[in-house]
Amino acid sequence: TELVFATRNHHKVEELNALLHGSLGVSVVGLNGIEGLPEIVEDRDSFEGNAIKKAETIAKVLDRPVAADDSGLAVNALGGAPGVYSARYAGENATDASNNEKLLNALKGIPEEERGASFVCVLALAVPGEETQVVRGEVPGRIVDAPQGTNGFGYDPLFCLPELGCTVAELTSEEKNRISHRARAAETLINLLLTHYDF
Ligand code: ITT
Repeated sequence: TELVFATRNHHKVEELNALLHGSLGVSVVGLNGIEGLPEIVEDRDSFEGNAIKKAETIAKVLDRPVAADDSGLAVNALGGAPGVYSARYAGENATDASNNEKLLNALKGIPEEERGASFVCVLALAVPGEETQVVRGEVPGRIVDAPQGTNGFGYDPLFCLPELGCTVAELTSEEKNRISHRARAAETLINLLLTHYDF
C-alpha cells in the first residue's frame, strides 16, 4: 500500500517512510512527483491547523487518504519561537543554515541551563468522508552554542539531547527514528491506521 504524504520536504518523507514501512509495510510518497497540485499557504497559527490544512487540501484534490506533517522547534527562552515559523525563521528564502545562524544569534549569551527547547511534530490524516485525525509528538532538548553533526536536517545540528549527550545531527537515521518527535507522533498514527483504517 501507498500513503500520500502532503509534504515537499524529502527528509520528512524518508523519515516517515522508514517509520511506516517498518511497522505497516506502507510506502510513503511525497508530493514532488505528483503534478497539478495547488499551492498550499501555511497561514494557520498552530501546527495542528497547518497540518490539517495540508492533509485535507491534498486529500480533496486526489480523493484518497493523505497524511501531512507540520513541525518545528519551540525555544523556551524565545517564548516558543520559531514555532510554526520554523521553516521560514530567517525569511522567505531561508535555508537550514540561515535559520540555524539566526537561532544561534538570538540565543547568544544565554546560559546552557536556560536554552531548553522542544521539537514538535503534528501529523494529520485526512480520509475522504471521515473526520480528520490529528496526533502530536514532542521531544525535549537544549540548544547548543555551535552546530554539531551533519546528519538529519533543519535544526538537528543545534538540538542537544541531554540524556544522550549529543545533537540529533550526530545520530544515525535509525537512532533518530527511535526517539524523535516525528517517531513519537508516527507511533500514534500507526495505531490509528491499524485500528481504524484498512492499512
Ligand atoms: P512541508 O510544509 O512541505 O511539509 P516544510 O519543511 O516547509 O515542508 P514545515 O512547514 O512543517 O515543513 O516546517 C518545519 C521546519 O521545522 C523544517 O523546515 C525544519 O526547519 C524544522 N524541523 C521539523 N522537523 C525537524 C527535524 O526532525 N529536525 C530538524 N528540524 C526540523
